[in-house]
Parts: sequence; structure tokens; C-alpha cells
Amino acid sequence: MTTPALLPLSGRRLPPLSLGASAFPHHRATLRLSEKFILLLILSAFITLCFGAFFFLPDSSKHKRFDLGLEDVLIPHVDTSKGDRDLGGFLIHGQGRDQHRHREEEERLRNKIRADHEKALEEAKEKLKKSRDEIQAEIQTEKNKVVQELKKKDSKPLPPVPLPNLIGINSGEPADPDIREKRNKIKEMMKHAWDNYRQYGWGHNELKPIARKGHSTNIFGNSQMGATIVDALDTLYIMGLHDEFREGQEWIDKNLDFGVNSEVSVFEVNIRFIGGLLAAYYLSGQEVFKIKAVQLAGKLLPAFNTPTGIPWAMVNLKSGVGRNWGWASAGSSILAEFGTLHMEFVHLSYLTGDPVYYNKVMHIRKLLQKMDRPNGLYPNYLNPRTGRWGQHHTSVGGLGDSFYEYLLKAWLMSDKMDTEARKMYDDAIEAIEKHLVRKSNGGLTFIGEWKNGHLERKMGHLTCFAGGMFALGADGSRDDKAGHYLQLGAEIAHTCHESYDRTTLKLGPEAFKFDGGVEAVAVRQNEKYYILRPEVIETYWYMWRFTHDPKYRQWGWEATQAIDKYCRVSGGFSGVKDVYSSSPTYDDVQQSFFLAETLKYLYLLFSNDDLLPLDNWVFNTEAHPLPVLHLANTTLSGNPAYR
Ligand code: DMJ
Repeated sequence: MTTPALLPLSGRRLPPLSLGASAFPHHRATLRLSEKFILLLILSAFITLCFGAFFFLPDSSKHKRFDLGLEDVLIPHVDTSKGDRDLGGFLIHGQGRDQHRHREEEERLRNKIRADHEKALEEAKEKLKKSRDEIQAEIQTEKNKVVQELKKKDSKPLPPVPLPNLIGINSGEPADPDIREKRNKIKEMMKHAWDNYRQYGWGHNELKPIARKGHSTNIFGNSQMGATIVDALDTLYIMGLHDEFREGQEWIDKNLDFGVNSEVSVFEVNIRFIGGLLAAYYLSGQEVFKIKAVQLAGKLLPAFNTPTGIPWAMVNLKSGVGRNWGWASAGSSILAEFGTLHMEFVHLSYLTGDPVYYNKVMHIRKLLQKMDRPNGLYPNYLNPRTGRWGQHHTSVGGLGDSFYEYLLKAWLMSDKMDTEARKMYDDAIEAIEKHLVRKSNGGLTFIGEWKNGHLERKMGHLTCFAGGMFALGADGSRDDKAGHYLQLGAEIAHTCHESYDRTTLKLGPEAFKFDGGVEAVAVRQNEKYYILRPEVIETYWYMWRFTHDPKYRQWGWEATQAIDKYCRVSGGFSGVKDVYSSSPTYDDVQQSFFLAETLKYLYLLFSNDDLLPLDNWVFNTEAHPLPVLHLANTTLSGNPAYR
């Protein structure tokens, strides 16, 4: 142990005392006795002092530890430049002073903590004095700030692309006053449907027009995604309901959020939301729709992460986890679902310059091309893990319908350059005609369903869209059979009209039979409902455009009147449970496709052909018009249409 150095209060060091003979060499001979005595006294005093210091001064290593400990505690509160000087003072004044300073520091610290707590308490009291609404408003403001920040990040403008030829957006006014009046009536019905949704279901997916509240089904997941707003936008636009369109746009801009923990149908979200947003973008030119469509498409992409690249039916928008419907044969994906993505996905690649969407749908096409088809027919079920067909069930109605529609429309949308799609369509409808199309005893042409080698003589309301599809595909058909396919379209339109005409309400049932003396009539109670579906009217409209036969407008007007009479309620429009009953009960759902499709096709039926001409526009399966793309100069590699 070394003798501690003595420090003055000022911190300046004294020169050390040396006690060896060499310290005073020149005095040694001249020292007298008295001087020696004095020196002895000084020496003994010094030794006593050293002895005392040894026992009473604190251990320097302890000083160091305390020093560190104190600094640790004081760092946030104490100016340590002052602390240096204080510690110097503490060291020279010994342990008593040490404890005193320590207590002082502790006290200072305690006071500081107490003051901080009191301040926090005061602030909390102030908060509590505010009303619940004020507090909620403050929280909302904070939330909005965060949302705005996120939006800024997400809303980066996309690279500009040349817009396709967008003609016939604001046309179609008929000269004939009778037709104009009918068209205005349909517009009034649209307004009734919209206004009630606006009032009672705003932001919800659909409306319950009798209960006057929001409605939803599992296809939209568990969150409010405003399906009716998105689905209705383009109908509002072409009807000239621009204030309503702007309301919808504002809601979408501020509220449509895809980061939600919600499991949605990939197919439904694609045809209604992406299709609806893209159509709204092309019609209005408002960037927000394009941005939202691209954001949403990004959320659907994880659904394609399967061993085969055939997407799951459902995907969780937040986690990206996908799965198939529990009811689907052997865990299969559905033909009409994974086969109804092409139009929207090609447009997404076109608008973003990103081939990812295009590649996904072309991969599906390539996979289907390689597979064997029983009797040339596409089964409705395909397992996305094994790449094998599930149950051999083929239909042009539910589960199969829009797959065939999109083969034809891929060709039309490419300005008839995508001949691969046209060939697939031609092959498919040849097999359908051979195996599924039949004539009833009463002379009605119908399309049945193929189930494990057996034809079921039943046709769904959904299948009635095929009349329009055959007419649309007539031009350009193999072996120049245009006349034949136009005729087939007319026969299907006639059969479907019969299915309406043979009911009490003049509205078509969900499914009707051609068996055991029954023709175009529903037999089972659970097939007698009408849920505001569009397919029959869709076919009337296509047939009208290609033939201008006035019977199609007449049939369309019959349907309009029946809907207005039997489905209209004061809170909107509702489906009915039994079209054969004179006192029908309501299902209390205003489907979003009623605004997207049924009313749009009716409006087009009573408009001139220059409104959305079919040479320039192709309607997706939810009736959202997308422009024909002339892509010869772009670089969507791999597409036979664009090479
Ligand atoms: C719509 O959502 C679409 O037309 C889809 O292709 C199938 N049917 C419903 C309306 O009936």
C-alpha cells in the first residue's frame, strides 16, 4: 500500500518531502544539537501524521467505486463538471463529509424524481378533464398523421404509359324519346340503389335494404372494403352521376385499405375490385384508382405461392397465407376462379411495366395447355399441389363459366393478336357444343353440365351469359362459323328469356331443368330464387349490339319492370326467394353486382352503340370495361400476342 498523497482543497499538489540524507547534503556538518532536536520533533510529528492517515483516510479504490456509482446515478440529472469539484472536496474532508454529500445527492435525486412524477400527474389530470370525444379526437388526429405518412410512402406515382384509345366514354344518348325515357328510368333505379347504400350501408361491402344496414359475405373477408362503391363506380360514371362518382372516389382515397387481416376470395377481389378500379381509372383518368388497383394486386400475389403456381382460392391480405374452399373437390382450386384473372393482370403489367402479373397468368395458361382433358373438356377442379384434375365436373355455369369467357376476351383485348387464347377458346367451345349443348323436346337449346361421364339436363342462370359470349366470339371463329355462333347465342338468349317468362314474377330462377316433361323451369325449392343477377340481361345486350333485333330491348324492358316491381323496396333493391310465388319473400341483400352489372347492361341496352363500342372496349366478367391494348411495341416477353 502506498502513502496517499495530500491534496489541498484547490487540488494543487505540494512538493514531496524527502527524508533521506541526500535531502540536505550541504547542512550536515553544521547541524547543532537544538536544530537536531527540532528536526527530530518534526520527524516524529510527521510519522504520527502518516500513521493517522493510514488508519483514518478512506481506501482510494473505494473512492473510485463510489465515484463511478454516483456518476451512474447522476448522469441524467447532474452537471458532472460540477461533480468533479465536489468530489475533490469530499475526498479531503473524509468519511463524514462523504456520507453527508451522499445524502445530499440522494436527496437531490429524490426531489427530482418527485418533481417529475408530480408533473406527469398534473398532465394526466389535465387529460382527464377533457371529454371522451376530445380524447378520441386527439387519438384520431395522431392516427391520421400515421396513416397519411404511410399513404405518402405507398402512393408513389407509377411510371407513365401511353393510354390506349379511350373512345365512347361520354356518348350513347338515344334520339328516340321512348328509349331515352327507359334509359332514364334505369338511371333512376341506379340512384335509388346507390342513395340507399350511401345512407345505410356506406363503407360496408353490400346493403341489407330491408334491415337498412350493411351486409357482407365471406368472399370479401371480415372487413369493410366498400365492395359496392368500387363495383358501382364505372356505372355511375357512364350514367353521368358524377357527384356520386366523386363521393365514391373520396371514400376510396381515404378509406380503402388493403393491409387488413382479412381472408378474401382472390377471384372476387380481382373481378370486382381490381376490375372496378381499373375501369374507373380508364374512364376518369384519376390516378388514385390505378394506385389502389396495383396495391391490391400486390396483396393477391402470395396466393400464387403453390407448388404448381395455380393460385389458392383465398388469401389473407395481411399474412399472405392462402387456402382453398373447404367444399371444393379434393382440396382443388376452381377453374372459373384461377382462370378469370387474365384481363386484369395483363392490364396491371401494362400500367406498371412490371411483368410479374402477366407472368402469373401466362404460367396458368401454359400449365393448362399441357394437361390432358377428358373429352376435350376442362374439369372445374384442379389441385394446386399435385397439378391434377379433381372431380370430372364440367360446366359453363358456376365453377367454369368465366374461364371460357376470359379465353375469348384475352384475344379481343389484345386487338386479336393473342391467337393462342383464341385457339384455346375455339377448342373448348367445340367440346362444349359436342358434349353439353342439347335441344329440349320443346325445341329449347340449353347447356347442361357434365358430371363423371353423365349429362345433367339442368342449366343455371349463370350459364345464360354464354349466349352473349357465343355472339361476341362469332366474328373470327374457326372455319368461318360466325353465323352458327350468332345463331347459338340467339337460341341461348331465347331459352333464358323463357326461363323468365315461365315464372310468376317474370324473373329467372337460379337453375332450371329440361327433364321429365319440365322445360326451363326450376324444380327444387332451393333453385327458385332470383338474386338480382345480370347474366340474362348481359346476353340481351350483346345480342342487341350484334343484331339490333328489337326483341332484345323488349325483353330487357320486361326484366327492368319486373325488378322494379318485385325487387324494389324503400331501402334499395332486394333479391327474392321464389320467382314462382305471387307473394315473394325478400332475401334482404342488395348485391354489389346489381349496380356493377345488371343496371349497367340495362343502361347500355337502351343507349346508342357509340357508348363503349365493342371494338375498343372489352368488359370483364363483372361488366367493368377495359380498353383494347395495342401492345405490339411493348416488352411483355413471352406473350405470343406481343412478340
Ligand atoms: C358476378 O360476380 C360475375 O358475373 C361472375 O362472373 C359470376 N356471377 C356474378 C353475378 O351473378
